[in-house]
Amino acid sequence: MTALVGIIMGSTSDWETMRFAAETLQELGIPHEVEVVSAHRTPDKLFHYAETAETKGLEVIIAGAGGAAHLPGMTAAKTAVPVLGVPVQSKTLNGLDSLLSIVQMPAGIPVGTLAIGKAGAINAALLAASIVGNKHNTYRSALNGYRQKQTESVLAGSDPRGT
Ligand code: RP5
Repeated sequence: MTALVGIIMGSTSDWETMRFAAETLQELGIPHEVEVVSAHRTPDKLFHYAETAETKGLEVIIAGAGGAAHLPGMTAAKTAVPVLGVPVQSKTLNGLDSLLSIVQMPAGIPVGTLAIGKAGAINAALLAASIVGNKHNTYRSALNGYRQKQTESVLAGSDPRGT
């Protein structure tokens, strides 16, 4: 099935975080692809990826990067497909560097920026599901089901002391 969501990341070292986005999309049954594309180490590949994203059918791109995290912003600069940025938690500055690099875009080229780390990766996938759900009812229903299950599991375990 043609991928609707592209997950890209600056390095294989980002996979430990970005796998949560892939796993969440998997759970929702949303076709996606995963690839390492570095803004700094493989800039030509990044340009090609962004320039061909729309014609190959991608409706959302999730881009994760750490440190000088230019991948989401540069991707957004080269395509009108919505880009969701996930700041990867860096070792030196704990991801604050990644967050600021991704979130502080100049007016004109937006990147939807999520939280640092695992929560951001999961939420990027859920937001991507919301976006593709505007066009594909199946994925809207899958997302509603996911949320319903989450609500039920929180209600079932609402005594913090456990049972
Ligand atoms: C960024 O530099 C990547 O997104 C990664 O988070 C960070 C470190 O990359 P590696 O040195 O682990 O390859 O480009």
